[in-house]
Amino acid sequence: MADIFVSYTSSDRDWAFWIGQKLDKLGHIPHIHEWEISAGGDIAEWMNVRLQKADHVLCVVSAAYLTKDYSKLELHAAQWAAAGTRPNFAFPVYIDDCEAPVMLAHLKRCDLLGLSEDDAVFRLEAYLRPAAKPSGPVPFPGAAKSAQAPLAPPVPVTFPGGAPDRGSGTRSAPLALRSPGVLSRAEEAALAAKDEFQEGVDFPVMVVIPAGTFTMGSPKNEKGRLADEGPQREVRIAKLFAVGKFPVTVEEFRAFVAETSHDAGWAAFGWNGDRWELQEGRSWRDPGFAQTGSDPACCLNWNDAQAYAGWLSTKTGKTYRLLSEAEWEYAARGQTRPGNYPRYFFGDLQADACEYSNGADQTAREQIPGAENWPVLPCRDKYAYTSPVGSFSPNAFGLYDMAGNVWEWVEDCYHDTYKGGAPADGKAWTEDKCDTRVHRGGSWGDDPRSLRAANRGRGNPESRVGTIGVRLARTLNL
Ligand SMILES: [Ca+2]
Repeated sequence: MADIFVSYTSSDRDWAFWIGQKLDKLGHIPHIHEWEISAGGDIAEWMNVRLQKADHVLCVVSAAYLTKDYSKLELHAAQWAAAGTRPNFAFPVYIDDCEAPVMLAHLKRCDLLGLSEDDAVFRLEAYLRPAAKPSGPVPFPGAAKSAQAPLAPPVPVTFPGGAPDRGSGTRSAPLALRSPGVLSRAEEAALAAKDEFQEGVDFPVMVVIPAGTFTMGSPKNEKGRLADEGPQREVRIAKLFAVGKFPVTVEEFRAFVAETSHDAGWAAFGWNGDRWELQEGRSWRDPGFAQTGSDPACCLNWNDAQAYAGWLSTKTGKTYRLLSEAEWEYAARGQTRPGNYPRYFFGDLQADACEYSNGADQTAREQIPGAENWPVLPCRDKYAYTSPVGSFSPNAFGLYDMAGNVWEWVEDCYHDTYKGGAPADGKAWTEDKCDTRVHRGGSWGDDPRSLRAANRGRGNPESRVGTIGVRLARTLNL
């Protein structure tokens, strides 16, 4: 049983009441403001109290809902209430075919559009099942029950979806995202480029990347180019594979640490207002700036990234791993044919960067102590430090944050040129022993040239830095 705050707009009241009634029948406690406070009551106070106490927020999402300012307020409040402490807090339930808003895009979704009432109940129940499992201590069942039992809805509520159109043969639209669960062999074999899947409630959402051939590295005349970005060569990615839609988030990493007690260290490099220095007490839990649970986990070293991938592989029986450096650049560019590409995945203009990435920008210069002299973008992305994943526009493959936010570790050892052995088939270039590993993509704290798709970062695999995190790949068996 869970306390579930239901967020909705008044024009979707029928849906909210119907969902509330089903939640009640499923043994949950729905909190619907029209059931609990009378006209003229203090809705802000009610919302504040309920959000603080709720186990989950269920958002009844529709095109109308997304136009309401107070919906955004409730979403923000939910996000802050959940920040870092309540994973799997929000459940978006879509009642029309509106696009997922940025704040909900990274969450698994439940679509009720076009379903019969029985199917809608079934889907809602399956979707909420994890919520039925208490995450905290379980109180003694003999304790007196709270007197605040929910009011029943004032009248019997009929299913607002109406009778499904059985004649059309298109009863329900395909889900954009399957319910979390390990893919069966048949489901995996049926995957196509751009499909998304998630193999566990707290696991990363993965996007299927098409096969193709691309030109890796930068041309010698690229503005901002560094010497280690060549020589350019063609790399063939022969098979579909899957890549994290976002970098691994704080919530996702927290689930891993909670289960494994993995030691991700207690010292990391941070900006002290004058220079980057190793700081005691810094880790993914506290990188030295505020983060929500949806921000990318940072201060992870290469070994932490490997441990997390290994854990996901064990949990699912599938192969989760770091991307190779070639796979990373292919995924970032979003190009499937060789050619001359723009320097950023979104084009050549630095001024466009703030629509697609969280880099060192005007916000950073204004808000980060000592950043007045940083080289920054000529635009404002509104984030000084990390941003919740998916806050910016995606690339052509449907991947978010492929430039900026945090650097992402890849598998490869660092070589200062692609001459002399860089694989042309997308495999990682490694040796038995290497002291320096590659990370890609630039970050909130980096020179704008670091956001270029060909740019390469490198570091000691033991180092933890407030600008470095990870994104994973999953090998597909097709
Ligand atoms: Ca920024």
